[in-house]
Amino acid sequence: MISLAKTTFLFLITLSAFLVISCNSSQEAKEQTTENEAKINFSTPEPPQKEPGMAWIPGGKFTMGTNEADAYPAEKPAVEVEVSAFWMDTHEVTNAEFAKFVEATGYITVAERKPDWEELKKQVPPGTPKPDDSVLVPGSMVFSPPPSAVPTNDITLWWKWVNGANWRHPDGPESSIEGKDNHPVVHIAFEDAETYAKWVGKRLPTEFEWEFAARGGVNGKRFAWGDELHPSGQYLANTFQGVFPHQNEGTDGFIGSSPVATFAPNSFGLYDMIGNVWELTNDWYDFLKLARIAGQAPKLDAGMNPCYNPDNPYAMEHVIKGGSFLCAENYCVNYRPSARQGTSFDSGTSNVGFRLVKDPERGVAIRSGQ
Ligand SMILES: [Ca+2]
Ligand SMILES: [Ca+2]
Repeated sequence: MISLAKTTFLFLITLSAFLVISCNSSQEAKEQTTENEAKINFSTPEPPQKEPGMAWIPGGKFTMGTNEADAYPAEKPAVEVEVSAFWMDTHEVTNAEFAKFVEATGYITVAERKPDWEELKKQVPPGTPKPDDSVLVPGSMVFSPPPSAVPTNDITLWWKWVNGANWRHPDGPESSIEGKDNHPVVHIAFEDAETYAKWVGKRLPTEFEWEFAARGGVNGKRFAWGDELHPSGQYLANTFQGVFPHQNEGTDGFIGSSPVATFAPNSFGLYDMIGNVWELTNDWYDFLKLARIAGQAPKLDAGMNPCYNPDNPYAMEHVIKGGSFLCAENYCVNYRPSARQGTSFDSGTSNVGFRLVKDPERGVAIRSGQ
């Protein structure tokens, strides 16, 4: 699928490029149990010294990805992966937390800076003309739902490049985060998340770590909490009810982001691993990553570009996980631990945020198998 990228939208404005995406699914949620369903054997007990605001993720071998017939190709096949133990933020980084960082450092996010043509042109086909300077202004991508039903194969019908949109003004220059201190910060590019992480002494998770944590200690479940999207009619994550993109019914209580930790945590004590906002990981997005691990795709040699997305071949993307408040049953269906997408490294959107992890003190973490 074509992911959201600054270049995509800036060039749409000037070049009238036409995009079709394949992230369109009307598959019915399958009520099935997948492979290797079993409790995961954890590798490392929790240290006595706690980390405030973080949960202990005990590490171990687990089944990453899925073999479910209706899953997207990038989630397949299911493979066994091992992660070491780590600490993880119990919730997505909030506006209040990010504001403290900006206040202390004066940091200016990527969305607040004028786009640099010298960098942008590396992510578009060679020979692409420079957009007009009137287009190259600070901004970001904002979900802008159409008033009525539209075909779901063209993301430009609901994603708009908005000048002046950034973390302080998530829906555009007239909007604000007033009253949203406890909502996840959005319009965060990879550089923003990484700089914040260094400031707080943490790091972004790998996608393996993120999925291990989201699964909550059990292999082979379709959702983070089991095999049903709404067990006993309960809403366990902030997703999209209704018909995407125009009919957002908000039956779960929210049509946009929700305050972090509104919905129940998983068994590790982590909130909103599914839904609310997508979460950045440290890994480059390789469409074939799981297939490569399984030996079903060419291996990447040393020095080869680790980023491969056939639908966005010039962009360098990072993996995002967990889906967002825009994931609906008729579109995307990415509110599952195995779901993975790429997002351009120099772009944020109104539904992507992040949370961080931290390695245990030396001598406490023991890699499984050692
Ligand atoms: Ca919702
Ligand atoms: Ca999330």
